[in-house]
Amino acid sequence: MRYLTAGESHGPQLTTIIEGVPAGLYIEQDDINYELARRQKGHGRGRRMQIEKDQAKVLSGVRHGKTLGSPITLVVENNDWKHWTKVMGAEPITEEEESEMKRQISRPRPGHADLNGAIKYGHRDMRNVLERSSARETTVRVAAGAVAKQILAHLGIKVAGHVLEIGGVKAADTAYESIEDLQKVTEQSPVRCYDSEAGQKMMDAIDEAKKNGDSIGGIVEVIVEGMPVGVGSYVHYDRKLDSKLAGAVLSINAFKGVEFGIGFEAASKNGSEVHDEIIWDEEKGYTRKTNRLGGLEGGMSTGMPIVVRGVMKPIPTLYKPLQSVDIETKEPFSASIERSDSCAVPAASVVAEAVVAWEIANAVVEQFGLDQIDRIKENVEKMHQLQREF
Ligand code: EPS
Repeated sequence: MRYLTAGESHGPQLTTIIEGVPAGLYIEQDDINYELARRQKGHGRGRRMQIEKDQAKVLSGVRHGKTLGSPITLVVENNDWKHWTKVMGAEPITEEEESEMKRQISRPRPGHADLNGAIKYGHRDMRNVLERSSARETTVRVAAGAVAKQILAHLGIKVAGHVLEIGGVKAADTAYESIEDLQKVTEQSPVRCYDSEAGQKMMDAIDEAKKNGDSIGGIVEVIVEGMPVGVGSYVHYDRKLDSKLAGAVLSINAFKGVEFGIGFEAASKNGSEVHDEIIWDEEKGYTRKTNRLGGLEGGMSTGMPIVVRGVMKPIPTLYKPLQSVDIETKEPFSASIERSDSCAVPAASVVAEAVVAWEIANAVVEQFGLDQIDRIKENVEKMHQLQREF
């Protein structure tokens, strides 16, 4: 499967075309809209989220609620577009009209794509960069992820994202009973955190950052349960499931690092404290006593839950000024920015869930794929059986 996204943050709409989704999969617009609404929530979001009410329109590839196997087109309209029709319109305008609007951006924000993107593409108006580099694009990645989640749900694979840390406040209690328990509790939390005490402290930290005109980042985690063994491969670098997942997580705006299981902690431990001992019983087949490697060995799923974490830096659009250089005058300046989120980590946990779901669904469809969802399901079930009987 593959998908492309298109659309600018303040343009008319965001679009994704998803190709390769197996036929016969039940998809409801409401399921996609549920995921879009989850992404819009979260303590620390700015005023833009009050303007938008993201809804996906399904424009192709689905008939009478079921996928046809043909490309699926999903569109999410930007409500804010009505304020930007002149600034963001596709039709040509004169230089006078452009300078009258006074919307050109010549002052790059440190930490954003503005300056490098402007130099690379030759844009003197950096709006041409920021409109596409904006995290608004993650809307349709979540829509594509919602389709992937439907595939996985059909195959008995569950995916849940949550927040582990914001602005240095760490969740202490992460001992959830089941993935459903994790989902239920985090869905009620304004910061999508299982530990409600830490969640309150995270909100306080967000409020404090906002008051100071600053922003804060954090760590999100995604868990995948119900994986068949051997998804991905050790035989070639570009077939390794962990490398695909790492790339997907790092492709989320503002993400700077990724780890699996105990992750970077492995550097200070002995091998005997890192590797998971193998056990077998009739009911579950081969499992591991622990899951320090986060469900992945040799670039393949082990059948244990996949545990992947990503770190998001604080959003670089700040009310608090940082020094930069005006590209027209080359003069230094320190200007404040009008509108931004002070923390988007809770929303990013929904995006992380979506991109992880996409990579897993893609790998599963590639490995067990026969163009029809029910035939894929049969093959996945055979693999579960094999891992018990092997
Ligand atoms: C973003 C800047 C803000 C955020 C936006 C991401 O938008 P605006 O420039 O319109 O105030 O609200 O996030 C979204 C619009 C969204 O849907 O998540 C940025 O520069 O990345």
